[in-house]
Amino acid sequence: MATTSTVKEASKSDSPQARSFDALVVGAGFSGLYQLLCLRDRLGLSVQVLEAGGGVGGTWYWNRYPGARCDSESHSYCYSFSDELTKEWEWSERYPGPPEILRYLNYVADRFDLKRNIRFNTRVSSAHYDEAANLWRVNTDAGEALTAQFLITAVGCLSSANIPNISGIDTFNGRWYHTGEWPHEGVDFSGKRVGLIGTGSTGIQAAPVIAETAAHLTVFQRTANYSVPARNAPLTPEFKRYVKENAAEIRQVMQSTVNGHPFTIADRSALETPPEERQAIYEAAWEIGSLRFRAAFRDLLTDKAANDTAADFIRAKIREIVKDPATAAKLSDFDHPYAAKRPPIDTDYFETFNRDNVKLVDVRAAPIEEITPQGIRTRDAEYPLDIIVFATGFDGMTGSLLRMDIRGRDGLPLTKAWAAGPRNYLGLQVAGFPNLFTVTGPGSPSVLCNMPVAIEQHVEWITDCIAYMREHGLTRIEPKNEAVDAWVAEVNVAAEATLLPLAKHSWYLGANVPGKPRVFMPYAGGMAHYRKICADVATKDYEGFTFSG
Ligand code: NA7
Repeated sequence: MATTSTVKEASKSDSPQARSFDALVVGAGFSGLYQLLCLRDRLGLSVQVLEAGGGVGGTWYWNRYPGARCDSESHSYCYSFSDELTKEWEWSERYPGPPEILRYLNYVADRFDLKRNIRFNTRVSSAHYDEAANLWRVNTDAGEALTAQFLITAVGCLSSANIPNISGIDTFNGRWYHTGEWPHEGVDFSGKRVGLIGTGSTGIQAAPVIAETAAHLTVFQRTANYSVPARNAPLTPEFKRYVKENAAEIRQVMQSTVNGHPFTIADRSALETPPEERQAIYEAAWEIGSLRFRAAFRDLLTDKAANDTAADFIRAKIREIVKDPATAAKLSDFDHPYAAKRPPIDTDYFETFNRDNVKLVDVRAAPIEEITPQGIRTRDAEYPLDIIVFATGFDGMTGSLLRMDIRGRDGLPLTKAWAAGPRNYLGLQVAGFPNLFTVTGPGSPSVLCNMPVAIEQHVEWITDCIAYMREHGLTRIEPKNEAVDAWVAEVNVAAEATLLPLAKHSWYLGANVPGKPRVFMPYAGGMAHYRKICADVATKDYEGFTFSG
């Protein structure tokens, strides 16, 4: 942690009754917890966290659907700011599921005594900037009014469920659920005919687990998706020891790579590697599983011909695994390059289609027309169902921010400022919205990166920035318009240098939400490069920002 400020006692408005704070933080997931810790314990600010959920966890508090599991490896999906914490915590499996992640985040919250400054079951209904007072006035759905100099959104990138507007949903006689708002008590599929809409990371994780207990599962696929085996397994004692003994080195790798994962991308070209050797490399990567598959060659995300070699390999694997050739053909009828959408990793996804109780329905060929009282009707047929599961993703990156009624100077709504897509500087600050910081906002690497790595960098940068302001007697920070223009251009240039924009239906582009502007939202220039840009800006006295006070 680069913050130079000393640890101070929390100030008097630390008490739960206080209504006025130095900083309000929205969200108590990975971002909000760490932001609270940094501002309260390192800078001595009075901080209140407002959290809609009944506990800590953010996305993991809500996403408890069957098969839910993080696709970052557990030893990298955690904080790295505290050596003691790293020593104390031990993960049990290669990829953590929601219960273990929630245990971890509760452990962190308790260990650093964070919960006393978090108000749970509290949703922000509006946040308006009052220029004369230089304060954010925040209202909650419980009717509370709070103020703070700084407003920090830690709302995650995938928190607002995208439930498609399919006519007839209200007439359905069965039950329906969105995976991102899963009932905490679980859903019993036994003896039920289940329809699963969506084959993103979520649908691909959920299908095999639902199929195990449901009487029948129909998977409604609009876009065929690549997937590579996750190869989840309990961690061995040797690996646990390796993680403890090499924590600093692992952290260094994560901070120096493009995606913040604990492995580097191989420095070899798929196209320049002879076919037999390339095939052997892919086979080995398939056996290892995980997002490491994407790191097998350096040009997979920049050269379409190189990417085709990975696509062909995965297509062949699907045809090898799935016994029915027609189903295999539908599952591998890709319309985008491999990893141009977030690449899922799975446990027996393709194998699931060999079960007698599972059917794949291609809703690109025959779209869903309506939900009837009995089930789902596509152009070609009606599928009787007892339960519909929407694994239809999120209004990603901007959804939670735009649903919060944030208004900046002169009452400018964020929805208006971003009507043509998100515009900000470094993904951190929006012109016209002074003292508002967006942790892992659009325009930052966020979802293209192992999230805790992106989160720690943002939280520490924001903390350092506020410390700088305090040290220099500055009360207001805001980006310059020309810095915003330049950064928006930079985000576009970075995306265009990759194959990512070729996935036309991707939520990275906002294409999954009708009416949402098509703008490539995450910064694709790599986490390590982005970290350097942010550090340079800070070193140059926050170049591109204006201060007052
Ligand atoms: P995604 O990746 O957005 O996937 C949503 C899926 O739902 C995808 O297959 C969509 O098809 C499908 N979808 C969405 N709307 C419809 C309608 N109306 N009809 C049929 N199918 C539909 O969300 P996930 O929850 O799987 O994953 C989100 C992220 O969480 C993931 O990237 C990881 O970072 C973790 P489409 O492809 O749009 O044709």
